[in-house]
Amino acid sequence: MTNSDTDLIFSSKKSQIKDFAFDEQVVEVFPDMISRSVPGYNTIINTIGNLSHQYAQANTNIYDLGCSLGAATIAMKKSIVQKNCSIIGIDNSSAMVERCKMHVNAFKGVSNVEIREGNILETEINNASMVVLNFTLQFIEPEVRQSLIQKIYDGLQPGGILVLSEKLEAADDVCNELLIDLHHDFKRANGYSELEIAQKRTALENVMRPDSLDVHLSRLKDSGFNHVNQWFQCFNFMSLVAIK
Ligand code: GEK
Repeated sequence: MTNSDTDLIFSSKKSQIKDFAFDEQVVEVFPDMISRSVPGYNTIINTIGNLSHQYAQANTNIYDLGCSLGAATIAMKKSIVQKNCSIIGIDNSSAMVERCKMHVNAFKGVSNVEIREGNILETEINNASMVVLNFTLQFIEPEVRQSLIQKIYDGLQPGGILVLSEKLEAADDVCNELLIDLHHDFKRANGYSELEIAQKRTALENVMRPDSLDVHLSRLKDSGFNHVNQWFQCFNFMSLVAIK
């Protein structure tokens, strides 16, 4: 059964497949799209909420970089009990930001929440106790990923936490193919057709460039993070924590 919130963007054959963009059409179906495409998405969002309950420090900032419709921001807004925290959600898609503001306002919390339209590469990170990059880094140009992670490390308070969730490219080609196949099985089981899977894959080819786990770990280490652990993986999707 489908309704107007169901992701049907790639369901009919397209003569030309444009690069994927977070535009109004995507915003309309985004919650359905991400939950049917990213294994463990709800678990990761709930865990971000739990981590914020533990790691948010009073009188600090909490950043959700590439916040989309604010799922992680809302999970943190509902969970943070520490006094005088400001949650700042940033996304460079105006369609996402407009809708995100409405979503976030619908939930109660003790923290101040600000949703901004902007480029996370140009955003200052300061006095932070928690930073979330939930499936956003993979859309950032590879050459500037190190400086973004460095900026996050520098902006965190001691004891502050970064949650980094990403699609992975396994270092071993055979294993990489296996994980891709398992992910496609997951999408089929969630109702996506072969045509939808193939056309979405083409649309993402130039805009989403996953790294290997080793690349993520050395980037975090090189930025100064000494406490890093992957806490989640399902097929080629993972989440890790890095604590300053
Ligand atoms: C969630 N975190 O639901 N500056 C700001 N935003 C950006 C930039 C940039 N340079 N590049 C991409 N984005 C969310 C899901 S989605 C992941 C994140 C996905 C934004 C982009 O507009 C989009 O909203 C988001 O990063 C990536 O927990 O759809 O697979």
